[in-house]
Amino acid sequence: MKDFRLYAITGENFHPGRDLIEVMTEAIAGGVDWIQLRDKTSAREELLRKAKALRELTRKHGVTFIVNDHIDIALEVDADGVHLGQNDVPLVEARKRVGDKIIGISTHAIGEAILAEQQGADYIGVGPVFPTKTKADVVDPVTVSYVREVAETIRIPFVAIGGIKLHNVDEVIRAGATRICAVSEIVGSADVRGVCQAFIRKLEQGGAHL
Ligand code: TZP
Ligand code: MG
Repeated sequence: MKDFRLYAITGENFHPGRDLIEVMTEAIAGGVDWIQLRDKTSAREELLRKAKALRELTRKHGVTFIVNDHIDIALEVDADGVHLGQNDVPLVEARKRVGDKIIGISTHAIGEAILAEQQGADYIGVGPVFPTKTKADVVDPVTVSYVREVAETIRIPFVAIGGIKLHNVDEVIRAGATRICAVSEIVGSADVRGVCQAFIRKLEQGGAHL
């Protein structure tokens, strides 16, 4: 698994009229090193079309490609991995299906993080750190204190997510995060590349080097 600092998740509601691949091309130019396809509304055929296009783009640029929820689509397009929530397929089941592909799990409490590590997750999501409207079924913010707790407890890579913006990312980095994930702040920006470059600068200032 290639390590990362900046992980962008798709969110097409945030860029009406702009093409997904165009936006993600800009994100890659700005320094994004992982991309996740997260799409809760498209039918399977449409999802597969987007997954294929993103696989092609990410492969061309050496960027890791993860599919949210859909193990079958991840396998069909040969994505690098899948991202699961606490209520999706159990990790042990997912592992049987994806073999050595990357498996990431969202966590909201230290017990979930420890379990994910014990069960062989490759990375965990830690969030939502701040309030966010991007995720419909979102739990209460875990706050930066959970980021700090994970940084002190968990050995596998973790990525902070949820309401992370350029104006609050320093606080997350100070809590121990070296990997950041964002949806709206990246794909909703008029300057996707510039936002990504600014995130990378802040991560580097915080000591996150690959
Ligand atoms: N998981 C936890 S918070 C979140 C997801 C997918 C949404 C993050 O979106 P944003 O726009 O960066 O707050
Ligand atoms: Mg899910």
